[in-house]
Amino acid sequence: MLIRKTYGKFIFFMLIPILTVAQEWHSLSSDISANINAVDFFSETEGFLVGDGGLLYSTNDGGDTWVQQVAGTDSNLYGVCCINDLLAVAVGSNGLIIRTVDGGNNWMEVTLPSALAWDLLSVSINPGGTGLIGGAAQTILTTMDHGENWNIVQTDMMGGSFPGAQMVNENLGFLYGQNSIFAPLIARTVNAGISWNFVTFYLVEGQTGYEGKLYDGYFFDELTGLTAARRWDGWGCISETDNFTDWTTLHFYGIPLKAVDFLDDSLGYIAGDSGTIKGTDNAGTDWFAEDSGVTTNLRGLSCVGGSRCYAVGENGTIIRKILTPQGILGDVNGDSSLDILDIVRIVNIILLLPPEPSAYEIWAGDLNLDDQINVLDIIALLNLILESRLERPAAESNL
Ligand SMILES: [Ca+2]
Ligand SMILES: [Ca+2]
Repeated sequence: MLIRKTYGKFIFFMLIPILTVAQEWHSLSSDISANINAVDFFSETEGFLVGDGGLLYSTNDGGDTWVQQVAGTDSNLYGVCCINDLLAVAVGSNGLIIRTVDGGNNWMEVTLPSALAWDLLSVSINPGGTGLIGGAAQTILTTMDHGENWNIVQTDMMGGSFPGAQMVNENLGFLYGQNSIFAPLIARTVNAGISWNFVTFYLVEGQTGYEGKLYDGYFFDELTGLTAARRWDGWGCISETDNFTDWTTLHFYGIPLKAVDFLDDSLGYIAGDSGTIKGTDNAGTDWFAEDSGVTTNLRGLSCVGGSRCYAVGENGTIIRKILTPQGILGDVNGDSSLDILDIVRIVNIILLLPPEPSAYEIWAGDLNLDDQINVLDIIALLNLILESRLERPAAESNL
């Protein structure tokens, strides 16, 4: 019995390096050499990125290939938001807003009610059509119609800016930035931009409150969220709140943090300068270092579909992480047991019968880990089912 248990543990540890390797960040190749400022995906495979000099690219294969779009501008683009498979909006220098209604084949400039000279830095639009743009001089724009028309809420403030925007749902939205006296500033709307609450705070470490700028943030609901910042002395930090008003700054790093996104209510990432990526699996309470594989400054991050994150940055940097789904290998239908239903689903996937398999199904169905689903996986699953029927000890049946 002792020998059997030891053997089981040995195999368990053997598997760890394989899973770790599958969860690394990997550089994606493209012909882009300019600085990339933002990225947004609306499905696991389809997304856009924007950057300096009118840089605008799309992908429909999860970032393996990037295709240049005709942005119709040489101005810097700082933010992009994919609303669905047809609609996307990008924002940039001197009040520039461009929009596509055909999945990126054509981009048209959007005319504002009155001309803006300030740079627009961030955009987030809900699938329902409500959205926000944040810009220099604390500019706030809102839309109710998927970005076709924009209302100027405020602009021309003395200094400050909103480099980060987030629509949490159709009504709840946030802008992240800095106020006129160099302190972190957050704007919140709970009614799709009709009215706004503002909160400002200092980045307190020990007895010292530092000025600084929020580059991005992520709220889970009206009250609970966190921000990624650059302190005035160049340090980066993460601040958290559970009531919107009171903020605690707990995590300090030697580099500025520029972008944050979450895959779900617990798993998220923050990207920053010098290729820095931090990850959390408990909604931001603890952060661990990730190996991004790059040293360039990262500026944008997009997590999508529960299993993929993309980060972009200076000099054409694009990196991707594909996470191994949580679950039981072979449990394709996700009901926590291995049986004939899982075999039926694998057969359907092999026969290309609809619906198209999800990322989880593709992971759970590839039992022999060779990146394809075929009859070998059915044999492996049959063996697993037979083994479990023989009531072997748990350590061995997991093999
Ligand atoms: Ca099952
Ligand atoms: Ca396989």
